[in-house]
Amino acid sequence: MTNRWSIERVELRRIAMPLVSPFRTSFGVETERDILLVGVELTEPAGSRTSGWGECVALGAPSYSAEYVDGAQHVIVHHLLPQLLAAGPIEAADVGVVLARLHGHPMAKAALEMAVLDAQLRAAGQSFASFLGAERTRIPSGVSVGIHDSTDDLLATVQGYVDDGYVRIKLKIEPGSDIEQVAAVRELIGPATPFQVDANTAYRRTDGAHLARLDEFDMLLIEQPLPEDDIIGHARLADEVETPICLDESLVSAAGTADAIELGACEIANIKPGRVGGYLEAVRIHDLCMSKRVPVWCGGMLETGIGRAANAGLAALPGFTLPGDISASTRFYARDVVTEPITVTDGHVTVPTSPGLGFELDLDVLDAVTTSRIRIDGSGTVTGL
Ligand code: SMG
Ligand code: MG
Repeated sequence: MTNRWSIERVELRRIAMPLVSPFRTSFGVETERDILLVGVELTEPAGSRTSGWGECVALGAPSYSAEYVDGAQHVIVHHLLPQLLAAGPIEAADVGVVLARLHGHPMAKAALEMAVLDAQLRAAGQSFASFLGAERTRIPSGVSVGIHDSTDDLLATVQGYVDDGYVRIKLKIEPGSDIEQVAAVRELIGPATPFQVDANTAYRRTDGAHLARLDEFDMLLIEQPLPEDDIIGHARLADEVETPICLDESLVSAAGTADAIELGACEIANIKPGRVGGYLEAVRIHDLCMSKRVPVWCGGMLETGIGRAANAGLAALPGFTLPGDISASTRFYARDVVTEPITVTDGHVTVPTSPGLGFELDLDVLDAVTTSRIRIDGSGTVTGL
């Protein structure tokens, strides 16, 4: 894996993926994903060629974090790629190092690193899981359930997922849609089913007593109750509430995660490769959390089969002791862009073993959902396709 590759060509492809049902969180409703895919073609000095794909998890609007898909595409074309092309031959581990001098944009950076990783592993004939040293061949699958207007509708949705075999339920909450809904879901699924909530920053420091009312429902964790920059607030909340506090939006690097853990703000970590600048930083956070005995799980950003395959490889690492948001492709999409969309059997997802990140594109579907394509060659020239 020490080969270094020259970037011959990059393709930026935007796809429109309608969701099978609207997904509502405390920061808004998603009905369709506008996703940026990054394809790379690489060559090495001896002449061999390889190619790979990455998926940028930025949403259409800067709602979950500051990044959004148009901005991600812009920063890739005008800033990240020029920097990467100027660096000469690279391997995946160099991408984050080369791009570190440019601030922010972790999701855009992660997509580039992911494409190079996929290409490089395909050339080596190695699966992502084996590259990472993962030992598990299947991982438990959790599902993320959006905010519903009616509790009856919510219970019908949750029952459907229980019937699908998901081993863990995560419910989105916000002020006004929390305690009663949690009580109703807990009653439906019974005491034994792992259950957690995600507030996507919807509460304030003064909500400690309110959130402590969740303690009686034996939740696995409360995910990101407070704004992303309020680390001290999360630490105080962790003292006020018995249910473990898990950070999502707040964790953007291994160094920041170490601080949050030391401050007592992060009792459990949601690891999302896009949010932290790539899969390699995600692995560093996993290693750190293992050494600190902080349980981790793999989050989701409504990825297609490209991102989900990679997430499944990552989640096979030993520190991922809690079920992740790696649900079946059909949870969000009627048709996926890969030939073997993720499925859930017995509540588990099989970790891909094929070379690369573990997917093959379904080119017919991909073309059908494509809304735009541009190509950038090794000298930085951009052409519309
Ligand atoms: O990918 O299964 C999935 C969705 C998981 O709830 C999920 N993601 O904050 O954890 C989170 C959200 C972020 C995206 S909401 C549009
Ligand atoms: Mg979250």
